[in-house]
Amino acid sequence: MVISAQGQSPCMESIAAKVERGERLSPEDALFLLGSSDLVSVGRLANRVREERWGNRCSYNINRHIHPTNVCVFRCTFCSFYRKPGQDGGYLITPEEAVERVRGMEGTPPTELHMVGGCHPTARVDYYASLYRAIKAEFPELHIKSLTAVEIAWLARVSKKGFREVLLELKQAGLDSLPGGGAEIFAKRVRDLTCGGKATAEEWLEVHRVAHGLGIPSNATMLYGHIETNEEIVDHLFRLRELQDETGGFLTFIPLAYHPENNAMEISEGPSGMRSLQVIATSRLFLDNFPHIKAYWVMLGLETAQMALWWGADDLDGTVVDEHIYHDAGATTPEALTVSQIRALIEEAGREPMERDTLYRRVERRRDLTSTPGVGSPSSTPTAP
Ligand code: V47
Repeated sequence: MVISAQGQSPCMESIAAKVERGERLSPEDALFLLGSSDLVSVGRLANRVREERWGNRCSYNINRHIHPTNVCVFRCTFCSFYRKPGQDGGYLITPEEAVERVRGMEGTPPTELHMVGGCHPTARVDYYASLYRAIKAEFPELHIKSLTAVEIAWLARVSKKGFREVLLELKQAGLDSLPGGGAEIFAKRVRDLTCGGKATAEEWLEVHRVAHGLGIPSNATMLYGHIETNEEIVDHLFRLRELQDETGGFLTFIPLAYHPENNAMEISEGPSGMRSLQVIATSRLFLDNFPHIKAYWVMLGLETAQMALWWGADDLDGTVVDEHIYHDAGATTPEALTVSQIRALIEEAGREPMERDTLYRRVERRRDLTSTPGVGSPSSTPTAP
């Protein structure tokens, strides 16, 4: 992406006029918003777009994380979660263990399983297919959102298969959608310095392109607040917007705030709450073709996540249960939220909570049993919002 220095420089008024007319923002506009000290105006514009689409509602889901393995052949400098092959503490769960963890939630039915982990040296497509089959055999309704594009690209590389073949095999075994992880920052400069060797930006985008073509929807993320520049953030958003124009397969964009602990990156602080709000608001305004912007409470912290609901975000993710990627990196947020807690957070922020499934359809559930994560039976079929 080339950010042009030609034409009139953007200002808040010219951007506000474009938002008013429903006109697409340019990369230069996004760069202006990211550098502006008038965070209130940036937020007001993003909130306008957010409310035009979603009114006062804020969605959340009832989910659980399972990390099938923490063993990884790559050495991303920001990652606190991985173990090297052969290192103490490395694990690879069995299909039986995966099912056991889901069973452990009986009486508290989630609608989604979020399963991501490391790029394991020996686990192949068959291993993941066996996990999905075992889970679907006992929990056919549970949506499996699993494997980042980086993991898919790794499986394709070691199996000498194409992305399409890998994705098709996994879809047949029960894979329902892809999470947005592994995108980091697309710019080669940043990738070379932080996560060289793993899937390139082009490969990450191609995996999602192929997935969308196969009817597998997905999410997109961006890891910000470390060594990236504002231009590199805009480049990242631009490439996502282009792919979404082409496929329409992305459900949500999730800006991920960098967490600095227990990793190899020599940066001692993550982004401030104000910076996170600015990135979220700019994303909402620039990614006009993404339906949802998620304020992932685990990494933002509960207070900033609440504020983000007025800076462009319309979703908080879920009850989460058993997340390790952020908590190993020093996140001080709770390990899980109960349904009552997540709804109270949303209500306290002045928004209306709405339970959704992974595809953002409304889920109806009995509300008299909501003190533990995910309690209450979901209605048989989620209804469209
Ligand atoms: O790809 C790793 C990031 C991602 C750190 O799709 C870090 O619904 C900050 O993608 N500080 C995994 N970030 C998490 C992820 C995700 C989370 C929630 C919802 C969805 C979704 C996806 O976490 C990794 C990487 O970009 N990450 N280490 C760190 N120290």
